[in-house]
Amino acid sequence: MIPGVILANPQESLRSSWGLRIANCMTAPRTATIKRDTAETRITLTLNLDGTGVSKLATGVGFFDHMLTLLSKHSMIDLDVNAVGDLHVDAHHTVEDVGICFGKALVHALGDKAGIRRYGSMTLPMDETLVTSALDLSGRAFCVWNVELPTEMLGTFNTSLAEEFWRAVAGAGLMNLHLICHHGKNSHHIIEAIFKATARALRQAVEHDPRGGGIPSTKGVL
Ligand SMILES: [Mn+2]
Repeated sequence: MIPGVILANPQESLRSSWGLRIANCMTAPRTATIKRDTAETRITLTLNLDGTGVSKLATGVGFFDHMLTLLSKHSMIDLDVNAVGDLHVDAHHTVEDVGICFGKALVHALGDKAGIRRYGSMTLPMDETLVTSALDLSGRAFCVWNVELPTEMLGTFNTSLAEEFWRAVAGAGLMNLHLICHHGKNSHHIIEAIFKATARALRQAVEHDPRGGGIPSTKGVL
């Protein structure tokens, strides 16, 4: 267990029977708030899976706020992030720890995952760049990062932090996440396409499947 994590989902205690789980997943607010305080970062993150893509972001890292805005907009997940990190060192801890909080919030907001689509994928162009993001909210963590970034820095943002963020999301969010850059030359475009593609894939995966079917696994558990 990561120290300093407080998890809150007001609907959790209601998920006590099969019938309630399904009813709950379809009607209860799918929201979560994560508070995480360490010696390196202090983060409060709130999300709403059934939002409209509205975000309020203050991480102290301009490029990262830009990417989180896109993530919220294209996933339709409302996102409120307040992060105070050790930026005098660099942005590494802040970016990684927001990823951990986002992943954990996803897990808690999803609950038992009854009625969702579970899988999502998007191949997304951005100018000269083409990226695929494919994910499975499987309950198991795995991240494949098949992306080459030609530039080390974008302003003050070290581009390697994009991989750190998504590895943290996949790890804490218990998802299989495959990110592939087919081609692209501009590092800003490549990272932006990764955030947008994964946002679109997430939107699909967390959406309610109107055909129902309970928990989308033959094991009965995700
Ligand atoms: Mn941009």
